Amino acid sequence: MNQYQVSPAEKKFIGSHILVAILALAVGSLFGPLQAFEHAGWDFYQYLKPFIKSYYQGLTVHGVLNALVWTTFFIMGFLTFLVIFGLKRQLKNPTLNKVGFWMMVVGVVAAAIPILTNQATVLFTFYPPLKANWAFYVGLTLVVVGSWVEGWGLFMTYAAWRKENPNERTPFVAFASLITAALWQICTLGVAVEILTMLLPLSLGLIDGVDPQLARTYFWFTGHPLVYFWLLPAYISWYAFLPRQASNSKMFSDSLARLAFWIFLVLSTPLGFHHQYVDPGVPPAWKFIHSMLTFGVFFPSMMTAFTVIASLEMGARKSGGKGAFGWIGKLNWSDPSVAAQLLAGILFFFGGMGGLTNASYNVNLVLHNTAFIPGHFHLTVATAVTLSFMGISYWLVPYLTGRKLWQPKWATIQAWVWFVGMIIFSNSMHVLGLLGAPRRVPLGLAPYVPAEWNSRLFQVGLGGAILFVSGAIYLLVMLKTATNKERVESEVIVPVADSLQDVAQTPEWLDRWAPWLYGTLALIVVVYGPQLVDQIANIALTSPGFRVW
Ligand code: HAS
Ligand code: CU
Repeated sequence: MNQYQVSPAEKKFIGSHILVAILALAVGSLFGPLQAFEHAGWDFYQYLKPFIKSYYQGLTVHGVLNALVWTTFFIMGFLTFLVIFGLKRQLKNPTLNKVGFWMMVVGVVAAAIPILTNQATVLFTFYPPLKANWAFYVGLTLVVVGSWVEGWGLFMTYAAWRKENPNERTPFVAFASLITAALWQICTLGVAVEILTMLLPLSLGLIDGVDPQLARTYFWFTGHPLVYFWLLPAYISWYAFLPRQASNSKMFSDSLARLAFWIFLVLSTPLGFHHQYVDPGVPPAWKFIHSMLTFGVFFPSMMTAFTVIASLEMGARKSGGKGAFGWIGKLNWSDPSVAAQLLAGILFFFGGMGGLTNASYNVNLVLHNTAFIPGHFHLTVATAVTLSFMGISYWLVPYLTGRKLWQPKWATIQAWVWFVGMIIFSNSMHVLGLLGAPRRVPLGLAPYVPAEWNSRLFQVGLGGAILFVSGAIYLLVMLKTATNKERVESEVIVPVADSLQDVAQTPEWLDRWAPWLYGTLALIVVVYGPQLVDQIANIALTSPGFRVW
């Protein structure tokens, strides 16, 4: 099969993103198990005092590097690849993309310095009035603006392609990547305004106080769609790569897949108040509206589960799979990329159920700020997303470097170890939350731990240890692959699945941007506008910033 050849320079550029991502994961993942061990009463932080002053500093390193840096860099690299490969054309303005990338790198370094020197122990949500060193906020701003610039590079490439191909349907992988990049551009406005109008001036001493309520509203304007910015690249892979990898199958419905992405664009942003159900400054009516829209954004994920599983099943049955579930055994489980993504998808069912639970107002009042929430997001961002990205890297890194994947068997083991570790870790966190254990607290040191928490706290530590082993195997496989002397025999085939139906049959309205973009902006104005106006009109910059560490 003749595939479009991504140029060596572009491969290198994409690879630089993946390299930074994996370096961030390597450092950030050291601290996850440390927190889990702390919960189990094994306090390793005491030995790290010269480098890491507190549990909270470790938690900040973990959250920022894993949730923000690993994801954003991997995603920008992967989206860049998907746009180039999908549109079968070079970047329109590679310099622009490079500028964006380097802004992001400088931003990460700028934010890392205060974090590592204990000047920004504010966790990955950096809620004011906690006040970090200004370099932390400048760094975050550079990462966001750098990712915008890279996004502009991708849109310009699309515009050039569209001019050359006025009547063609946008190839799915590029189409879905562009929607993800557009979602990011829109939703990050919230955090940009929060940093530029409040946090940065506060940290520079230009203003004396902040309005924590308004700051949280800005933050969650970005914070919720952020989770779909993480998720959608994994979905692209589940829709467009996994069927071919797992059962030599096709994408069951190109139209349904495209519709799901449009719904994500429209519905991802206007529901941030589901993170603010307990905020006294948000009136109940708005919380209700945002909760209804949250139930709405559940649907494109259900559509995804349906389409992806139908695609997998179709192929598995063709190769002799039988029974309601028997076909699952026919999937290509020995391919590490497949195993990682299937296991990620299986755990995502439970992550999704937890999301629905969180979104239900009255239940949220019980769960909010408990260990249930980190239980939820370790199934979602730390498994559905992270384990899928690991799976993607098992073919993408050989593709980009021309070096063979080192010991595929170990890569498969890595995915299973993650799966097992995460079941133990996440299940115990969910149960702890139901028993009332708070999140963001070094429970190993807490004087109020009831006996019924103890076995679960031990399981948190055990799960953390197993995840640590899996993370270490992943890094070893990546390191050995990147330095592998054994080259791939010929160009690695990008395992992209065809669509079952002729893509030209996909309705044209699913390939038109304007109505969806206007709809997205209109819904945001209706559902956020009045509250933003009200909160800004009543702004009270009265909370002085402080350090609690
Ligand atoms: Fe969430 C809190 C609601 C999805 C991440 N979420 C968080 C936080 C994070 C996070 C990080 O309404 C904490 C933030 C903080 O620090 O405070 N979440 C939801 C809902 C969904 C959801 C309704 N969350 C995610 C995803 C995340 C993520 C995705 C990251 C990537 N979440 C909430 C709420 C809160 C919250 C409240 C606030 C809680 C509080 O009080 O603080 C939904 O989008 C979920 C839909 C998912 C599904 C599952 C579909 C299943 C699929 C699997 C297909 C299977 C395959 C495998 C392919 C409907 C698609 C097949 C395999 C075979 C072998 C056949
Ligand atoms: Cu959310």
